[in-house]
Formats: sequence, C-alpha cells, structure tokens
Amino acid sequence: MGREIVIGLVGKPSSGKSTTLNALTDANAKVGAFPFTTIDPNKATGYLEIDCACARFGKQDKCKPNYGYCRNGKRGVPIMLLDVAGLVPNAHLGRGLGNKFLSDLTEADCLIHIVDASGTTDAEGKATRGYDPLNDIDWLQNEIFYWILGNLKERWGSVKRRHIATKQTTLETMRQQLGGYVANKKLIGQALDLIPDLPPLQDWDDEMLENVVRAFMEVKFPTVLSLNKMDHPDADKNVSKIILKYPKSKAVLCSSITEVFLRKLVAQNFIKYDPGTEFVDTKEDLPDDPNLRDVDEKLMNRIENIRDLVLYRFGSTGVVQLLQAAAELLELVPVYPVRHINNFTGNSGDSVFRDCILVKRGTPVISVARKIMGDVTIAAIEGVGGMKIGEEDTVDVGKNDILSFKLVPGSKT
Ligand SMILES: Nc1nc2c(ncn2[C@@H]2O[C@H](COP(=O)(O)OP(=O)(O)O)[C@@H](O)[C@H]2O)c(=O)[nH]1
Ligand SMILES: [Mg+2]
Repeated sequence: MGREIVIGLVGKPSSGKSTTLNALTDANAKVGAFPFTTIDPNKATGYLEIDCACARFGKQDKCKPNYGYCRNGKRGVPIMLLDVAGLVPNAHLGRGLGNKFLSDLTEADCLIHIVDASGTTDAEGKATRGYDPLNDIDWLQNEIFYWILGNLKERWGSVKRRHIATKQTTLETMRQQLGGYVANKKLIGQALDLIPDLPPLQDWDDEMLENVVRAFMEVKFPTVLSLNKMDHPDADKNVSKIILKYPKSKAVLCSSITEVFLRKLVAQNFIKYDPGTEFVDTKEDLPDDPNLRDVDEKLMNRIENIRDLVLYRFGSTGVVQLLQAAAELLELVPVYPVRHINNFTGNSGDSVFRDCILVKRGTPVISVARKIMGDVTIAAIEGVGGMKIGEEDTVDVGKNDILSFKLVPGSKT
C-alpha cells in the first residue's frame, strides 16, 4: 500500500509553527515564545478543504464521511501534518537539534515554511523589531541544500569509483545516494531531467553536483510560504518585498493566532465563523440565533479589530488556504471509492461518499485500488454511470475520481 502524504511545517523558532498547527488541527501542540518548545516531531491530522463530490449530485444531506467532515458540500479530508522540531541557524552543521530536524523533514512530501513576516523575531527566534524575513527564506533553503550537499560530498570519491566500476546508470547511482531522503526512482529521475544536457556522473564537477542538489530539492521539497503574523502592522512592507523577490513561490498571507482565537470563540458560542472565510457573526448580527451568547464591549472591540486588521483586508486568516496551496503544489486529487456506483453509497446504509483519499493527479486507477485495498485482483472498475474504466486510465480533477472496484471473489487477503 502507498504511503500517506505528509505535509511538514517548518520554520525558525517562534515563527508560529505550533500556533499554525493548532489552527490546522484539533491537537494541542505546545505554544510558547521560546525556541525548542517542540522537542519531538509532532504528527497531527489536518483537514484539507475541498468541494465534495456530493454537491455535484445534490446529495449534500446524505454525505457522511467516515473520516473528516462534510458541511454542505465543503469537505475536510484528513491529511497528515508534521511539526518539525525547532530548526536553528547552522542546523546542517549539527547545531541545536540540527541533523535530527533535517532527517525528520525527509518524511514530508511538501513543506509549509512558516515565516514570521512581522520581522519581530530574529534569526534565532528572539524578540526584536525590524528583522528582514527575506533572510529566513534563503536560510531554510540553504540549510537543506548544504545538508544534502555535505552528505554527498563526504563520499563522492567512492561513489564515483563505484559508479565507474559497476557501469550503473547515473539514475541508479543517484537513487542509491538520494533514496535515503525518502525519494523514489521516479522522483529522482524528475530531478535529473530538470538539468539540460546532464553530463555522465563521472564528469560532474562541484558546480554540477550543486545543480543536481538544487534540482532534487525542487522536486523533493516543494514549498508553500506561510507569511505569518499578518495582523502585525510591520508585516505589509515585508510581504511586498518577499513577493517581489520570489514571484514564483506559492505564498499565503496568514495570521494563525487569529484563527486559533476565532475557533476558541466558536467553541464558547460567542461567534459563528466559517474557517477559510471572512465572515464572523455575533449575537448582534444574528439576534435570532438561540445558541449565540452576548458579547461584552471589550470582546466586541477585539472582534472589530480582527475584522479590520485581518479578515476584511486579506479575505480570511489564510490558515485553510495553506493546506489548499500545499495540495495544489502536490497536484492532489480527491478520489471517492464507492461500493455502489449507481447511488454512491457504501457497504451499508444510505449515506454517500463515505470515503475519500488524496492521490496525485495522473495516478492510474489501478494504483488507487492498490493504495486502498492492497494486493487484490480486480475484476472490473466502474465510474459514474456504470462506465467501464481501464486499469491504466488516470485520475484527474472531476475525471475518474468516483470509482467502484469489483474484486474477483476471494481475492482479498
Ligand atoms: N501577532 C501574531 N503572533 C503570532 C502569530 N502566530 C504565532 N504568534 C506568536 O508567536 C510566538 C511563537 O509562536 P509558536 O507557535 O510557539 O512558534 P513556534 O516556535 O514556531 O512553534 C507566540 O507568542 C505566538 O503567540 C500570528 O499570526 N500573529
Ligand atoms: Mg513550537
């Protein structure tokens, strides 16, 4: 069966990793303003918000996911998150929890780099004013780069000799060298393909080796920039600078502390709020809502501030959009395996689209079957309308994304 997709949250100390993780999950990662609050890598479940297939067929009222949730056609699909322990400058030289951090990172398919866009924490995470967060973006890239490059260079002489002696392909040798970073042959092939006219491995000089490492990072660590602490007045000018310098990066403006606060107010019945939107309603806005409590003046002022400084300016706290941006980078498509293709129900009951898994766009449907059921023998695969689908047909958004697998009886082990 295939591995789970993992999204890693990284960033310097006090950038807001734990707060973001709290906002993305129900877990309670420790929040603190000092380095190393998070000692162990912290796995948690986040929810990727997608438009559920139930809305396509007007079956929202019958949609009851086995995992996650579906509210009126907006579905939260569980996705694994990894909070990586505090990375400090020169981690690749073993500083802090350096090498441990870096090897934890390899488990991730995609990174969300939490950047303190307010410039109120320095490179080490200590309180300051006017720090330039551009440094943090270069720094994280370099940290990973020098770590991988250092590991390769350490044994490059023997790698080369062995490569020549065994007459292996460049891809095979690099697979042996880079596979340890949780990268398969296909991914490493994609990295090598990024370099035009790649010479044979025995002719690589230092510069070529560096190019290979950069290319590898591009495919192994696609990165979403979370420009966090947008509620802070200093953040604006920094964001403009970052977007100007990295126009091709996927950046999401974010205020994770606001999201955490709003969810707390929801839990206490002070507001109605749909995460991912700009809409916050109080008793004043919805006087007929029996569940809402009265809000005193002090709290009302805070809510007004949040509306002005975050929600109305940026359209949302950005937290929901973070996972959506990561899913876009990874080209994830939600796929719904159903038992009965005529009404989309499961093994029992009349609720629909019980299951939903995330797979890379372009995945053959047979791989989807293996991912769900392991090594079974498939008799037939059906799509919407009972249409037969070939094993090698691929999955895309809205295409071959609702599937019913008919097994050969007794083939399931
Ligand atoms: N103003 C502001 N502060 C934040 C935001 N997110 C986190 N913080 C604060 O930044 C500090 C460090 O946050 P934490 O999540 O512990 O950072 P970590 O070390 O990266 O896990 C805490 O004091 C948080 O309250 C935000 O969106 N806005
Ligand atoms: Mg933390």
